[in-house]
This record gives sequence, C-alpha cells and structure tokens, in this order.
Amino acid sequence: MTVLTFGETMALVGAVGTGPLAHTATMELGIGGSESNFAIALRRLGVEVSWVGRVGSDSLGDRVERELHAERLDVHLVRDAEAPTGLMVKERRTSTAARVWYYRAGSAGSRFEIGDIPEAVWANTSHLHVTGITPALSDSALKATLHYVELAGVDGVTVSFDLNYRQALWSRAQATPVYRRIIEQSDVVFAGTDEAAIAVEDGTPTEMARRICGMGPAEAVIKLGERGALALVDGELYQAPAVPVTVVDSVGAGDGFVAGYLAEWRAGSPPQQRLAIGAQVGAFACTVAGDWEGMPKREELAMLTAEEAVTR
Ligand code: KDG
Repeated sequence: MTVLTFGETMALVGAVGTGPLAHTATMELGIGGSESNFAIALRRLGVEVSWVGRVGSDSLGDRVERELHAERLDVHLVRDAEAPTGLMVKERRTSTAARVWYYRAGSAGSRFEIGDIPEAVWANTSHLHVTGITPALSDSALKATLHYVELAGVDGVTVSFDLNYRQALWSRAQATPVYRRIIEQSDVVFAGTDEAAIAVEDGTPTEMARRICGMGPAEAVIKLGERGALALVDGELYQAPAVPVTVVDSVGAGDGFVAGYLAEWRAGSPPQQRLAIGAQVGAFACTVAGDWEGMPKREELAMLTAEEAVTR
C-alpha cells in the first residue's frame, strides 16, 4: 500500500544568476510542483509514492515525465493533447529574495479531473496527500480534489492536507470554504501561520492549531519558517526549532518538511521525531537552488549536523 498524491508539475525556468530578469541572459531548465517535490522527498526517505497529474503532449511534458521516473516515483501521467505543460519562471531578484511567475492558466495540469486516478492506483493507496494548490487551478481540479478527499473517507484512506496558499491562483475568500471542507476530511493538516488564518480565525499558532483540530483532524502542524514548527497531536503540543543552514533558495522547503514529518508519522515515530525529521528535510531543500533537487536520502540526514565538513 502506498502514499498517493496528485497535482500539477510544471517546467521551471530559473535564473542562474542574481538580478532582474530584464538583465538576465542565462536561465536553466528544470521542473517543479509542490506535490511532486513532496513525493520525491518522501521517496528518497524510502516510502513508496504514487504521483498522478497531467502534462501536455510536448517536450516539457517529456521533461516532467523523465524526471519523475528518474526519482523512482510510481508515475501516472495523463498526456493532454489539448493543452500545454505549465511553466513557471523563477527570478532571483536579490541573493535572498526570489520571485516566481506562473504561465499555467489553462495548462494541462490545471485540467486534472475526476477519473484521472486509475482505479488500480487508488486500490493500492493507504494514504492520500493533497495540497491547496490543486483545487485553486480550475473548476475540474477543485471538483476532483474534493471528490478524492471524500472517497478517501469512504475507503478508509488517511488524508493529509498542506494548505499551500498561492495568491496568484485565488483569493483568500475563495480559498476559505475549500480549505474548511478538506480540513474536515483530513487526519493531518499542515499550514503556515498566514495560511492557517485563511482557514480559521486568526490567533497564536497554538490557538489556530487547536481551531483546526476542532474541525476534525487529530493532528495540526503549524510551520513557523525560521522559528521551526509546532504540532498539536491528540491535544498535546510539541515544538521543534528549525535546523540552521545557509539558505540558497527556500522554495520547496515546506514540501520537504511535510515529507519528513509524514515519513515518520507513517513509521509510527513519536511527534517530536516527526517534527525533527521534517525540519531536517526542509533545511536540506533550502541548500539548493532547485525546488526539490536538494531533498535528502535517509542516510544523508546526519550530514546537516556532521562535525566533519567532508565525509570520506
Ligand atoms: O512548494 C513549492 C512549489 O510552490 C513550487 O515547486 C511550484 O507547485 C508550485 C506552485 O504552484 O507554486
């Protein structure tokens, strides 16, 4: 039985150097998508993961397909001849501040719909991970997200939900009712403080975690960025600091954190250990310019705190 996630993975064109794109000559091509970043991180930690999504019948779709297969995910791609693979462009405006521009309206990934998950894949799923990006992509993606989350409840599949608010895709007012419906069906919920305040009444991180758990989930995890994270698990509060690293690019850190946390959750580790591994995986993601390339294998986790700079 595996973990299943679905969503849009796009081609990612990222500036190699720092500065405005108006003056940038060299870009590099990769891929990115919150759910595939998560899936890759979880797979590298040794968990079997299925990923489902749509790409266009184009060369960028080939790139997405190759990368996800190379990461040994169980990939189920719908090739959509009617729409292109989505694209995002990453500008390194300063050495510490990046901007992402999306070219994904009407993309193949946004056309995800009910029926895209093959029945055999669903039958082999014990846990479903969804993000708040997919329901923001289109009406069909919204309906499909709600459908599969509800089906999970019927079929005894556990659900985790990472709110992952993207203001370029929808307003806070549009997101609120959708977040609430998914939270009600979830076992574990992940949110940044600002994201949690879209779903529940604003307050301290602990108060918001309690409000989220009051809607159904046994577990709410609030990501606090450089201040670490806290988890409310069956009414008990746990906290862990972030792991300090020199940040090259923080995009993907949240996905890595969630993967680390859930890998331990599935393994039955105590909450403190879930938070600690989440923090380590998130820190690894920050050390590399790509959204997922820096995700660690399990045997690499100790390298972050190794006293020797070189392992021989
Ligand atoms: O969490 C990282 C993602 O934001 C990035 O890889 C791209 O999925 C993406 C998005 O929608 O922003």
